Amino acid sequence: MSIQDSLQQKLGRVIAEASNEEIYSALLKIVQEMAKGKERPEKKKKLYYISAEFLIGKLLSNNMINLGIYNEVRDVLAANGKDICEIEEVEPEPSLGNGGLGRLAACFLDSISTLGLSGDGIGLNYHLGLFKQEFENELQKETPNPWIENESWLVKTDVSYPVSFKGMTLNSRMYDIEVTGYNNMTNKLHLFDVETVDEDIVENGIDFDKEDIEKNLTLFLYPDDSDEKGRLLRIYQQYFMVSNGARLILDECTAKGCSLYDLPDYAVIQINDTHPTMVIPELIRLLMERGMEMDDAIGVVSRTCAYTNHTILAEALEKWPLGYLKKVVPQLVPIIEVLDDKVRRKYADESVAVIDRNDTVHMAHIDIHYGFSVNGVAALHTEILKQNELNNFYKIYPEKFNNKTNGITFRRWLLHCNPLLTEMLDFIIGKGYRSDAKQLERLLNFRGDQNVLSRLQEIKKANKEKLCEYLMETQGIKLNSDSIFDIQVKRLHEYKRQQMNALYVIHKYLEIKAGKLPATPITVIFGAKAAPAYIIAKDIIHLILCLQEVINNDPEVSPYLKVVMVENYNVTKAEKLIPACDISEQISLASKEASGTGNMKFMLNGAVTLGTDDGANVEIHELVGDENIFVFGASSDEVIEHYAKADYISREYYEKDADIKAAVDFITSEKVLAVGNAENLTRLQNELLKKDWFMTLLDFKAYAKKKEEAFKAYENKNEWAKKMLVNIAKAGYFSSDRTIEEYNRDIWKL
Ligand code: B1N
Repeated sequence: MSIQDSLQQKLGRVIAEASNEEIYSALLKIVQEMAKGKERPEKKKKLYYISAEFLIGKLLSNNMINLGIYNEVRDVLAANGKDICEIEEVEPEPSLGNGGLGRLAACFLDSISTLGLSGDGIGLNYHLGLFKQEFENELQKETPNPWIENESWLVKTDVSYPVSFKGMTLNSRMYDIEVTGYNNMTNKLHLFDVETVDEDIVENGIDFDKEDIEKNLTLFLYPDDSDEKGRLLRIYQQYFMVSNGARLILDECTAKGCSLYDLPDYAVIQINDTHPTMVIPELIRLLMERGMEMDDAIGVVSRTCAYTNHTILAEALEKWPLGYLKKVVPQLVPIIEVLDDKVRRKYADESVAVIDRNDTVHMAHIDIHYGFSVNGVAALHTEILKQNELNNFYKIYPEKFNNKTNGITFRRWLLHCNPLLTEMLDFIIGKGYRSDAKQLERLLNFRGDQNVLSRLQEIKKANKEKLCEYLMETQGIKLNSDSIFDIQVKRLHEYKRQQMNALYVIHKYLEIKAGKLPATPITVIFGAKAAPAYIIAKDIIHLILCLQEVINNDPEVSPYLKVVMVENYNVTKAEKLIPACDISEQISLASKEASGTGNMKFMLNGAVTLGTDDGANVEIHELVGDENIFVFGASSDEVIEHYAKADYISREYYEKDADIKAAVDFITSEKVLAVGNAENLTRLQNELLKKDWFMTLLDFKAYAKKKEEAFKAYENKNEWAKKMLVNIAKAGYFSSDRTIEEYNRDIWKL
């Protein structure tokens, strides 16, 4: 049946008369039926990617692209007076992740299916995704972010397990989302839930009773863990996820004839950061329950589990007081004690213990001792793990350590979000790059082709215009599509240094005020959510919103400089912002950003990176060469040395440099205080002057200088278009297809 006919059949009337909502739900059903027909036959060995986050984003258009029906649907709709973009707007975004780590898991699922590998995701069915961000009085306000509707991508299964906590047993329910590969078969994302969750306990923004586990277990993605109740809830969530996952894995494997002693031949479990680490002791417990000796169980599990590390920030490396585990999952405590004991008998080094002298359990240490692989997410990150953070482990197990540089799915981050660029690429280099990303390099042959260079500029301009319209509609902000779009979108964190970009904005404002005008107007765009309990991050948002107010309303300055903080930055907004970007801000303090994946998305869409030699920026730099990237700032070695010597004093930089002083002083100037709060602004200023843990002032001058260079380079339109072209052409390496092929080759061996 044609798309037109099946749509009409589902709608029960002609398309032109149906509402966008009706069309959305008809398409959802059509896609689900098509996906179901593509389920893979069971293979002996299967990957289980277990993760507390899968930031999948909207699914309709991506599924249609992967099923090969997107263009037909778009055209049928258009012929009936309907705009596919408006249908897309109807779908709520499942924001089941915080940022890069969750989005990576979603890109990986796409690539696993696209490559035809047998691999499912295991996670939690949060009813409310990452909070919705609203701006009120130049401050972030958090509200609930529901995404599950009567008709959704979730398919209820008959899989259910009783999961026991201290003094309580909860019955789970598994829901599945089909993951459709590009021109290939489907795998599943299994999301576990409890039926007793009650959304009505949420009040007053995103507050709720953290102790009512039956009602709150899967209510929120990562509830605020700034207090003990929140941290205990997080342990409840983690154990619920892994206990369900472990049982599903054992059931599926035994159904295929696995004896459990040969589990590693049937299953490989990729542990996405330490959030699912309890799967290790839980599997050991379940195997023992099924009659296996403990030592055998430990051996089997250790050959089945592999661990990915995503950060070296100390505060993000999970450590749980043993007392917390005793309160929530006492059944795991004796097992974890044995795991610790075995390590202590073998290694005298206290720093590799599982349970330290303060009775704190180091989750990553369990993964490293009792998994067969440890990987970092970019070359520099893995080197830092080996040589610094995890050096004591590297000395014990050099063979376990390996690097897997992150990647992104080109289906979402090129074909879907940038149809104009996709069309041009299809036309000049053929469609092969869609599943063999390396073919993007063919574009290099067109470096001297004036038509291609002009077309790239036209596409960028068209994407900027579209973004302008969208920001006008959604936030009432008027932007100039002929200005330079300089964009920094990512979670708000001091190490990512949005505050450095804000200081630059101040610096530029002061220059313009003094009569030094930029050759081309500049639009600085931010998008970022701050964790609800992260005070300084919220102060940084406050500063940016105040600058937006001051600068955009200053008629002397706003023709040359505008600032926009996009509200509620999420995957959907990323898809609109990234194709419109000229300068991609990747300015983390060197050594702190494990990889970054936004950097790859921008590059693929023809933005030029302004960044530090950090995370995957290092690899971008190597690929595109010095001519096609703007790199500045202290190196990771220098930064690590500053920390080791504790010799960085921010005030010295403030005192010896007039530009730095003027920018920092401006934070609490009359102009800013007229629109903002003294408390927030003073606190932020003091943080920069008295602490500045992420060395903003250290790199500020180098940053400002490099940024001027980038703006100057932009003036030569043709040379800039060449930089765009090289960035696109070299982005093939960052396809998550490449990343997944490496995981499979080195770790999963499916
Ligand atoms: O993981 C991404 C990387 O590209 C980023 O550089 C890295 O910052 C990010 C605790 C995290 N690391 N750690 C987290 C997320 C949630 C949480 O509760 C830590 N996210 C990253 C993909 O590798």
